Amino acid sequence: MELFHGHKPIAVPEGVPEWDADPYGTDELTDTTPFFTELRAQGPFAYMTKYKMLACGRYEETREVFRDHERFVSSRGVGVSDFALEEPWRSPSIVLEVDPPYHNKTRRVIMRALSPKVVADLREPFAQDADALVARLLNRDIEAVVDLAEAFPTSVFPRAVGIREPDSRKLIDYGAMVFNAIGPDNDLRRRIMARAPDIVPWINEACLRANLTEDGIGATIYAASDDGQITEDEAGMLVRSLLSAGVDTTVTGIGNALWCLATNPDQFELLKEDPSLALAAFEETLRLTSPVQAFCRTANVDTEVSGITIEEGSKILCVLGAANRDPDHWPEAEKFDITRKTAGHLALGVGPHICVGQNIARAEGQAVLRAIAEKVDRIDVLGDAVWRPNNAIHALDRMPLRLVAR
Ligand code: OVM
Repeated sequence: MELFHGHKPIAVPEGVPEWDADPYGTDELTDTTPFFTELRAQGPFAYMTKYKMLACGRYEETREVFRDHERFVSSRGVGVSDFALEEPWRSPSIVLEVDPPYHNKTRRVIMRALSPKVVADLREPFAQDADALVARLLNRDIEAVVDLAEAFPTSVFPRAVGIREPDSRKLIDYGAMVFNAIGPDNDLRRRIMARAPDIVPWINEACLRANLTEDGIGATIYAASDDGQITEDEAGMLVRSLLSAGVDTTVTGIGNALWCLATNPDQFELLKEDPSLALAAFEETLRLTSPVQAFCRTANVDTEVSGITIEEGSKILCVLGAANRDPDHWPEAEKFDITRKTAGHLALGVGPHICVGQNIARAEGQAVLRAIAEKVDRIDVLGDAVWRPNNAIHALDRMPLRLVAR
């Protein structure tokens, strides 16, 4: 079969409109609102003519595709490329890019390493780091992406994992690679892939048991290989998953939360009045800004969703960002409201692959937002916030701010 962008070029299903928008175009990736609105208006699915694949952005269908791992598999890759037909750029993740039942085994190991007790014990160090960082940034002109959004996770997360010699830049760049890699072979992907020789060997080394401390999350994962739950090679692969999924995502969540608070001063006032709303503010940030904007699934059988026929081999771009702002599901969907009911948002996914790091991610976001709520009186925006195009992540590139002390 002749591949198209690394997958089977499917025919237009009956009743599905053809749409020539580019979900990986710079405008679509940075100024998301028009793209999301038009995507939902196409119907349950749109046929993306530029990629000969489907896309969905309504809440109901996006959720249905994500929940059904039997019809819509992850083992063929969660990007544009079909791993059944094209060699992936790295050995597939043994948790993200696999299906049950194998997925359940590897996921369980990570779940235990990130247990409620493990996360509870991280709260105090996270709070101390967040307090110290925010205190240091008060009353000066800062570049919030670098100085805060990147600074916090890259200081606390590698330590929690137990990386002996962390390199913040390499960790952030690897995240950018992993997430751009699930897009098509465009400029974004090519530019970051050109730096793979600089980044990938460092990451692979960092995952080795000898390069991890004996008391971190990484060591817990290796301990699961000592009692035979997984092999030592699998343990290394699961540590790689932590480094792939644990840095850019939380950096983005924290950066986006700052942007939401800076541009919604009424909501920041609410948070200041009641800093215990920090977690709710972080959750609403996830809903409104969907740091992981889209993942694909692949139809593994001929099937049907909402009366639309979907042929085997169809790639479906599930635009979580659009589903999280679907006005048919969310009242005042475009409003940042830290008191709203956010349950059911899809920013962390849904179904068997739902984010396994969600509790540690929330603990990080909560620590930072609580520190800000307690120490900051006003967030002054000093210049335009600029979004950074990435094939899967909706993150800021720059955000000049001043955190004025309380
Ligand atoms: C992994 C992985 C990579 C990127 C994202 C992710 C959101 C997981 O390597 O397992 O989950």
